[in-house]
Amino acid sequence: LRRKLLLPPLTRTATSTGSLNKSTCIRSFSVSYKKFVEFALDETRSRTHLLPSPLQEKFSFMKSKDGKGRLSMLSFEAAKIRLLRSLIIETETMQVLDFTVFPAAEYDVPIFCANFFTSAKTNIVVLDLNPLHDIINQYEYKEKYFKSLIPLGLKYTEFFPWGGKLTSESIQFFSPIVIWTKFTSSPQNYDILYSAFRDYYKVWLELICKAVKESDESQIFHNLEAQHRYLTWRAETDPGQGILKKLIGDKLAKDMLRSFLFNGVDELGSKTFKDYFPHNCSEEETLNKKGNIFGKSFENRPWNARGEFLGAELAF
Ligand code: BLA
Repeated sequence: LRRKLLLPPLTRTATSTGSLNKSTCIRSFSVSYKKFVEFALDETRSRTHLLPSPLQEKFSFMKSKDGKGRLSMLSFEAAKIRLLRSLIIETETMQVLDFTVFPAAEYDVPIFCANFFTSAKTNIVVLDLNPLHDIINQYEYKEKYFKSLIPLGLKYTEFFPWGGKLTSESIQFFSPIVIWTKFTSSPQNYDILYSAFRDYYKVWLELICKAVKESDESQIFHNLEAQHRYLTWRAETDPGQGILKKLIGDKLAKDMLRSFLFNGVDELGSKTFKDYFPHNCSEEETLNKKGNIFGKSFENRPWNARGEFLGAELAF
């Protein structure tokens, strides 16, 4: 397995999941997502000039209400990048990485998305180049960005089986190479995840570096609206919001979601969640506790090895 992924042999000793680090009182897991973010920042800096985002001043570090958890935030922008931001949460019982990079509106490049939730026993992982435009019904957009990436997706789907049912609308925001998986905690699994993260980030950087600036105003508006729709989806349905509220309280959690994680949701457009996602909205006005109103579907990976969508037609 390691040879197939061209990973170096395991040399370091895995830290045990149960030990407590005295100085911080944070349980040491066999994974820390800091190196993932460091890799992405180094790699980005090797290709472009990163500027600190104005958000950095307000969002940098927070302790959880009980004083035992830490939330670390970073944010940058660059010529072709509207916002690159990361949130790492470390508590006694979990490690979370929420790392997303939003291209500037002049580019229709996918949104880089890494969402990893780790507890002692399990990991919930989404790693993807989230398509900005509909790839299920729009053949051209899919060809433009994903045709050449299908082999990369296949390389990892072998190791990371489909994570099971998800909020059915989420599938529109995922690409044919999405890694949506759940796995038990082990140093080997984290090594493969790190390898996948590096591969996916490198190909995303390649896409953004090669992307040509759009000058057509209507196309730029189309990109902007697609990004606003994406932000609206994520700010409203983020499965992490319950945890965030518990850690830092309702008010700060909402601010974190709308001003930091999904920055732009209140500025880039004026359409509401209901405008973008009218289906099934009639019965229930608000999201239920589990954060999904549309029910769950897609028990199995809905793309075949050629990257063709296998589900029923979706209205985008
Ligand atoms: C679960 N996170 C999930 C699930 C998905 C995602 C698909 C499965 C359950 C579901 O579909 O509701 C992630 N969904 C995404 C992403 C997109 C999407 C990335 O539509 C992009 C378009 N997750 C976080 C943070 C935390 C977190 C910050 O981003 C914690 C602070 C936790 N995610 C988390 C937890 C679950 C989860 C605890 C399981 C909870 C559940 O199934 O309801």
